[in-house]
Amino acid sequence: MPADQNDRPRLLLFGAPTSPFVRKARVVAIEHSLYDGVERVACDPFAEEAAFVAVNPIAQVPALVADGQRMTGSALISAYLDGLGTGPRLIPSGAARWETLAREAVADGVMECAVRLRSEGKRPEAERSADWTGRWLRGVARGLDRLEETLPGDEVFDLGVIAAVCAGTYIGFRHPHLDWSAGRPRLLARTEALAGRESFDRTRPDRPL
Ligand SMILES: N[C@@H](CCC(=O)N[C@@H](CS)C(=O)NCC(=O)O)C(=O)O
Repeated sequence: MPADQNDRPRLLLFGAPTSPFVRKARVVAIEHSLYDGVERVACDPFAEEAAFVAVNPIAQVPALVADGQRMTGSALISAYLDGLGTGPRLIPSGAARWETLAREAVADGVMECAVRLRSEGKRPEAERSADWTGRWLRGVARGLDRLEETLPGDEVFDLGVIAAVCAGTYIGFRHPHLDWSAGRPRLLARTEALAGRESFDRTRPDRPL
């Protein structure tokens, strides 16, 4: 696939509008003013359509094709988009890099547990595992506590903060009974403060991809 007129690689994103992993990557693309140039394919990962599986053999969203290079996993895709963009870096260099990526990894883990809880909830009741459900619920709770403890001040806006907000808001969206923000005032305040920012507003789960 050729680069566009601005010499940017042609970007094709497979995603779902409600996915927190996809949202994280979309926020990065919007922050770098790349998103309007991204060709988007809304897809249900469980349908395992051929064109999608040809990009991500694991059949998970997000999946990105950048000038023919297939990329899978929201961490890789977000890092790629951050490197491509010309806006302020969302993954800093130096020691701060590891703090940012460590926060992203915890937030991704929270999303992972929350997405599994949702999938489990869709299975027939008799097939659901109380053991797995308990483990994922504990993962969500401990992960959110870690994000609350380690959230940086408002002067820091990086991929870790983006991921933390995507994780919390996804739980609010899919598992409202978990009351994700109870006892986590810093995470709640940051989420509320970012809600009106273009990148978060455009990627609300009720908006199209
Ligand atoms: N580690 C992956 C996880 C992505 C993921 O789990 N995406 C969900 C949607 S929120 C999905 O595609 N689920 C389908 C499946 O797991 O089969 C990432 O960071 O991108």
